[in-house]
Amino acid sequence: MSNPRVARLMEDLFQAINGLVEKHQVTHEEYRAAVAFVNEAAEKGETMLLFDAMLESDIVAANSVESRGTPRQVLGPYYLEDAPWIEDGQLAKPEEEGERLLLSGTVRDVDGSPISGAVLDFWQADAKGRYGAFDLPPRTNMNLRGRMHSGEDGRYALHTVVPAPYTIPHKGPTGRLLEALGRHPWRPAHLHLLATHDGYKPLITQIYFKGDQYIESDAVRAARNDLAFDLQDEGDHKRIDFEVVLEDAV
Ligand code: MBD
Ligand code: FE
Repeated sequence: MSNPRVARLMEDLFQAINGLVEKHQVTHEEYRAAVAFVNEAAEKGETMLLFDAMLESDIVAANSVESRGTPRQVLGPYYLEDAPWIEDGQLAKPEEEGERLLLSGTVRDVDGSPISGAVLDFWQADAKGRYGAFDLPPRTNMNLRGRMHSGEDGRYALHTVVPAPYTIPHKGPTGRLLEALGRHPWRPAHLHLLATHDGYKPLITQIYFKGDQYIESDAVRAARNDLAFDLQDEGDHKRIDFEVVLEDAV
């Protein structure tokens, strides 16, 4: 079955590649190296990492030009469906290492009305920069991943730990490419959030921390200052107020 959308996009993609090949007189050797590179990325399980690191932030930017909601961010390669539902907003187990963080706020529509019953799906690295299932085996490790609902008044409160900056795996092909581009493999510390509710556009975003040294040089070019928050000192824990604004579905 022919697919006009695919045909039109691929035509333009080939045209762009042809332009690049001519402009830079790409050699046959370089061509074969590129194919071998993609093949190696696939063999080492880095396809998602490679594409998300190189391209996803441009896709997100192109799709959020007129957004009135919370700024959108890349999903990244570490989201897992079916994270556990968490009780009382407790994302971090009592024995989880790291500084305690209370992330709370209200889910609202673009006119400011609270939205109750929104699903808030959080995932993050731990205080050593490790993601459950990817850096911490086994594949079913759901550490620091969890879902909750916003309350009657749209409010939510997440009890977790402050994540550390994250080095994306840099010993494989993605790391080699970053190095060739003169880019380091670090992402600023961040929490991921996917917020959904019937009648609203799904929101994929991330929360960063003010003063993080990697905000301006994020390896995946996603971090933005308007999503970087002060870790307010509350004695035995830190606190961030984070409003979640969902746009109406079209
Ligand atoms: C990450 O943790 C991440 O969030 C993204 C977007 C890419 C690589 C690693
Ligand atoms: Fe991440």
